[in-house]
Amino acid sequence: MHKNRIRVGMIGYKFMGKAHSHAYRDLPFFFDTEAVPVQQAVAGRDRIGVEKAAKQLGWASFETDWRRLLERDDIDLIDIVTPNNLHAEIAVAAAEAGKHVVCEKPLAMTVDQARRMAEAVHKAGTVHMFCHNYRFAPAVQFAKKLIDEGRLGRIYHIRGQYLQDWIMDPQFPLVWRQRKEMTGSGALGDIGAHMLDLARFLVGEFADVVGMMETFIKKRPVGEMSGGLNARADGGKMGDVDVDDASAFMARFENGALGVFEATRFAGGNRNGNRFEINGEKGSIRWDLENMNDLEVYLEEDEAGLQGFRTVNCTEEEHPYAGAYWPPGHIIGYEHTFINLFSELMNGIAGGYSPSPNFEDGLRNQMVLEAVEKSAQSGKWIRVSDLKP
Ligand code: 4PW
Repeated sequence: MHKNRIRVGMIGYKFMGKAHSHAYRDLPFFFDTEAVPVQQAVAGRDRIGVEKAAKQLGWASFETDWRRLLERDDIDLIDIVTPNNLHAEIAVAAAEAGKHVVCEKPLAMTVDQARRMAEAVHKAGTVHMFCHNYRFAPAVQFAKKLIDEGRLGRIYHIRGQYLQDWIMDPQFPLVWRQRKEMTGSGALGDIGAHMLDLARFLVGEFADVVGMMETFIKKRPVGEMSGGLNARADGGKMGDVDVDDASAFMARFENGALGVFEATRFAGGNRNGNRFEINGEKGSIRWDLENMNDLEVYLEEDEAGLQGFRTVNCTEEEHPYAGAYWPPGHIIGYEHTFINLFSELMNGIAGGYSPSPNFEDGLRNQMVLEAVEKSAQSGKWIRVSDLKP
């Protein structure tokens, strides 16, 4: 059968650009989606860099001005993998040009930007999604299934942590991820955003939050990212860090559950520790990205003497997405979370709907992020709904 071909134009090509390119390429290996992505064009300002990336990452053509991608009628979907300060401008312009849009997280730098982005895609009637890829780990999806089936009963607690350590060295350069004008917030928006997205996905909507934010190293040598989470200094010049190195917050959910969350880039030894534990009246679950195929499950109904957390390796047909890959026990990794996400996006474009997480979720997430920031400034609890979607 002839498949719908979705011609992608991707803006940016570094860490996330590589993850997305890989996912577009591998998707048809594993998923029989209603539409298939075609790596039509990539855009970036640096001609030599973008040309090299186009070749290495498998794009058929390149542009040095992202606006060109919006003018091209051989592009159906715009994929935004730029620093956060460009998300809103590009997404709004892409929607106005009638393109479908997928955007890296956090959706925006402010609630106002996120609202404008959501309004633009609604007005255009195009499909939209944004990239909280960790939702798409089979073990996380299985956790959601257990919760939705009521296997944990009423949810009492979620404990979320996203712990990294890549900027602990005070000489680590000041890069866009630490400059407010380009990123919005620091650890909170970059990694805390994933944590709160998982919380919204698994537990429900946030009602109130109280938080704190801290910048431990206030000046760093100015520099730029050089691939992955590496960076190089531009010279001896020092610059001010004006975002958080670490943030922590507590929350009440609309369903009465309580949450405690921590996002930091100063947790030595934790390279990418994205973890949660959820406790309900009938059981508990635990997940840790660094062992992402495993879900630890505790069920109260287990017989006395045999109770305890069991480790479920989520690589069986019963585990969402896992059956698309290898036989049981043949584990998948970080990059597959993007493939799973794009499988939903392709089906969404073919079917004319916007799978979650979409720009609506992005707006909700942004409201929680902004509520935490407001709370850290005022020292008070903030009601998330007071931020007005
Ligand atoms: O998923 C994480 C991100 O959202 C990645 O591990 C790195 O930290 C890159 O950006 C954030």
